[in-house]
Amino acid sequence: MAEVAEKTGATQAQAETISGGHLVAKALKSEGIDVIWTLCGGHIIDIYDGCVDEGIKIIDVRHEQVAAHAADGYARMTGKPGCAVVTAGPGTTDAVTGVANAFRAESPFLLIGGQAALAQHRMGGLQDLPHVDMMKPITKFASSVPSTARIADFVGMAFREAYQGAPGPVFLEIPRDVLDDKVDVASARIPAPGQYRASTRALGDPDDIEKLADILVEAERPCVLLGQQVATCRAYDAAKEFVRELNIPAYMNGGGRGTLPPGDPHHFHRSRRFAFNNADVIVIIGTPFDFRMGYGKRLNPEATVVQIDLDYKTVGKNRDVSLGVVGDCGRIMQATVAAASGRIGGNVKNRKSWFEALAAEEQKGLDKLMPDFQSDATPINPYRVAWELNEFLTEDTIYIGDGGDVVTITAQAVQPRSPGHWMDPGPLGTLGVGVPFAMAAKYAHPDKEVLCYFGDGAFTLTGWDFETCVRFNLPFLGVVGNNSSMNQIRCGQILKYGKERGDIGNMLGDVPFGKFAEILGGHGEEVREAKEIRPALERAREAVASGKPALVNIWVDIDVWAPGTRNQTMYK
Ligand SMILES: Cc1ncc(C[n+]2csc(CCOP(=O)(O)OP(=O)(O)O)c2C)c(N)n1
Ligand SMILES: [Mg+2]
Repeated sequence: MAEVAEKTGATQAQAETISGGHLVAKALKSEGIDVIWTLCGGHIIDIYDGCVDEGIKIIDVRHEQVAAHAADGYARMTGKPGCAVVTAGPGTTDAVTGVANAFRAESPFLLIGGQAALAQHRMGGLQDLPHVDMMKPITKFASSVPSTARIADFVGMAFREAYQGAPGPVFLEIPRDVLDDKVDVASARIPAPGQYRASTRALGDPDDIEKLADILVEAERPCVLLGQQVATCRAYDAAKEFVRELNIPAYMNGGGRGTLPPGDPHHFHRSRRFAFNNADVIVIIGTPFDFRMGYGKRLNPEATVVQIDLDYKTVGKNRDVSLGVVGDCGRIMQATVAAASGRIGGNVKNRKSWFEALAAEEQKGLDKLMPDFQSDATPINPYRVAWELNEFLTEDTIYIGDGGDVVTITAQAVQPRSPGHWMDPGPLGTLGVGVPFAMAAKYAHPDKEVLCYFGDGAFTLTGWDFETCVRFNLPFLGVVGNNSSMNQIRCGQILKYGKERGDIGNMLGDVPFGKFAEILGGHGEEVREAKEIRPALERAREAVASGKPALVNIWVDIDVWAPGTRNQTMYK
């Protein structure tokens, strides 16, 4: 408070009061948050003033959707909750997509929205809307804050709620007079770091851990899928120990990608369907039986299926399971290894032929894709781009995908080299996460390279915030697979309505995104030949290392699609 008194020249008596915006900032600091993602508005400016005093960085973006996605990305990258601050009315509605995306992806962040003054409640104030009602179905907790003295208390409450079960976004609306008012410091509850919420690392039922150990010790052909919650729970080391000690082939999806690097004897990728069809034990960790899993229908009906999840609502949803365990997957995997130790015998060690069968399937999958991966065709085959991107990754490259079919294609090729080095929107499939995720990743890990691969349609949804990356010195390497169309949708239209009517409502202009990057103060490249991809990526890497965000615009063939798109499996 001494600094506040000094700054404002206030008397000692006044120095004992604190405004709502400063209470917000103190509560964010208690949570360890060091940045807010925001777009300004008169309803929220006192929060900025508080952040200045608490040393919290303010990154102001050009669209509130970007602020919300960046807060989501920051949470995924740091393991701390993110925070976005937006103004009332359109500021809050603009952020809805970012909240919804984080809700489906189980990513914890706090959105703070402004609101017209309580004194004018329901009088038709500027930008007044029923924000809380709008946010309820897409958050774990949404509330208006009733008084200045309780602002920090509500922020703490919101963070507790964000971590209930599987984490997710939370929303607080603070009316303008509540935010701007000053109260006695003594009358406000300001939660202290580490003292207002408990660890959520629940272990599950110890009897179930024993059962899981029994199942895995006995299994002949087990496999495990390491999903997003391996990242959420920061369970990378526990997962490695689990698959190594219990000798289980591992597949990864979402943020679980990179837990084991390619080349690791337990890392498998292209043989997943074969494994799910032929395994006798399938362990699904931290990912729901949603469309990405064929709603659980694509698993060997004879297999023993074990599901581990932070959320009781996810376990057993859409298909029966042989054993369900609710809790933190890191703790559960550690406990299972401990429960199995001393009993690891014949079955665990004798899985050579199972591993060989999977390795043969991996090779078959790769052989089938290799001609496309190595295609020299012009226009460039998007499979070639996918291959080049994978070859280009280092152990320190955080990879982000944001687009339609060109990004779907990369799922066959791109394998992050390290844990926590992958981000995709998650099951909401939101286009436009790329620039905000890249921005947040670079902020969280300034020493790492951040590479984002975009579809041209996806890039333009939030692409203006490339400028924010220039302005805040957050250089990342963007690559656009440019087919001048919303091509994933175009494929389905052609299949359904024929070639003549297929190109309706999905064709875009030919935009040289490299030039766009240059206009905004970045580095740009235009690539039309396959052999030019690598040199352009190298030049972009150098530009990024010198502090300039870069965009490599690669013109790709509009008539090449991923098999999943051609079969429209995402809708099934
Ligand atoms: C915000 C949002 N709007 C629309 C869609 C539906 N959609 C899915 S893929 C796609 C096409 C995206 O085009 P682009 O990013 O250029 O990738 P391409 O399919 O052309 O490779 C669209 C519009 C979506 N997923 N998200
Ligand atoms: Mg496109």
